[in-house]
Amino acid sequence: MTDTIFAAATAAGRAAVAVVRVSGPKTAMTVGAIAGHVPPARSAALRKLFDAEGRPIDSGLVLWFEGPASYTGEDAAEFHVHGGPAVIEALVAALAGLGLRLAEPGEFTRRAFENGKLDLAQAEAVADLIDAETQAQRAQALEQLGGRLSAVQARWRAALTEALAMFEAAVDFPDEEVPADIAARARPVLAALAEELEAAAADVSRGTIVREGYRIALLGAPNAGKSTLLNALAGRDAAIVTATPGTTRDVIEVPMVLAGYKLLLADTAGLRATTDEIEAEGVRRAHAWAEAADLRLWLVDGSAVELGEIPRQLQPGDLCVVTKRDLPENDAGWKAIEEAEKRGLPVAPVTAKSPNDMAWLKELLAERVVEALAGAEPPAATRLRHRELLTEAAARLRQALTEADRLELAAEDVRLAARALDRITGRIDPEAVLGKIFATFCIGK
Ligand SMILES: Nc1nc2c(ncn2[C@@H]2O[C@H](COP(=O)(O)OP(=O)(O)OP(=O)(O)O)[C@@H](O)[C@H]2O)c(=O)[nH]1
Ligand SMILES: [Mg+2]
Repeated sequence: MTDTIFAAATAAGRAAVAVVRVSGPKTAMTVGAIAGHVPPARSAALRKLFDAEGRPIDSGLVLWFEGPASYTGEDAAEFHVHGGPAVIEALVAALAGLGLRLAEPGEFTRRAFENGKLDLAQAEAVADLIDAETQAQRAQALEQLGGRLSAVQARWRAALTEALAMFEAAVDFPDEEVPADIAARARPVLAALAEELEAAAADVSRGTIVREGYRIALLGAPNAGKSTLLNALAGRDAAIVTATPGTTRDVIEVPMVLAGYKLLLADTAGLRATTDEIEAEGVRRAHAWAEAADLRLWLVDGSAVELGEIPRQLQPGDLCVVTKRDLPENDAGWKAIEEAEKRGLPVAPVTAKSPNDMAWLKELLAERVVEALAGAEPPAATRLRHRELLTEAAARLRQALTEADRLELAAEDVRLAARALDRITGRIDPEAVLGKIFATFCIGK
């Protein structure tokens, strides 16, 4: 039999209200023991709450949900009490005293999943919604929770079932006229589906960048003004600034929110050949970050004589930022503009001292982020787990298409593609995989 579990659903600490939730077969007994008797389902009742010895704990709202009409699909209840640590401690002690067990992270949602209240993609969306710090993250998670990925998955799955039925009919009636004809009819369906799955897999990166942050690397020669710019954009002294070239050695990542999107801004070590072991490691890290970034800002001190090293990772769409606009312009500034034109990079002359320049640069960055992430529709699939499964399903379909003469093999490939798709939303994953997904939740959800 399932345990009855409890946990504070609200964060620890002092608050006006805290919510403690309970789920499982002993819920009605628990509500009766603590709140006197079970109130009507799904309506708030103000009650005095008592422990097993009859001592008052607090007074608060009690909500009773009779399964399956609850979040978890089981009998469940919520106690809305005053949000002080001592109140919660006393309530939790009373619940434990009744033989209930403290929930593990994500266990309420896990039960909702087991009871068919939501599928795996929706359960992941619950975690994303709780973790959402930006409006873009919130909107994306809400779409997925509402079943966007689940609906697309169902459509793909239905197309596969149809194709599979054709193959199976062809395999079952090998002597009839049908086989060759049927395989020919299934082929364009599978080809179109493979293409759609590949497109969705490619689009996953948009979703993961929204979730994890759009990565912008600040690159350039020592003293170009990278750390100064990072501080000005972030609005705080995150990185050390000095007149000594080679000041920054580590990558300094600063999260920011721009146009509703999460950004990760990285200040890096100035690029130059060096025999200093620490600085050389810093330069290596700068290159690695530049490689993986979604956007690179190449900074050049416009008042310098020498242009310095040009980051080799620059690509079309990146930005050339000519810094120290407040100082007299010199050779490096002109050379940078020439180089940028050659590479098709827009040039932004700024000084970190000017709030107007910083506001303008932020607007430029916001445009880039929106252009990269907004799209006409939010991405359906948003996690690497989804991408792996979509890629696998597409590869199986591609394989099936090469097996047109051997229908049994083709049918098996289509079946494997279907299984990969099922795992996006489904319950056919081994315990270990499910455990890993739900372990990322907080306790009480
Ligand atoms: N006048 C002026 N000075 C600036 C500006 N930006 C940076 N500086 C100065 O340039 C020097 C180097 O600035 P940093 O921000 O440390 O340069 P960096 O690119 O991070 O240098 P490394 O960490 O050594 O690679 C400091 O003395 C800054 O005060 C600017 O817009 N105007
Ligand atoms: Mg620096």
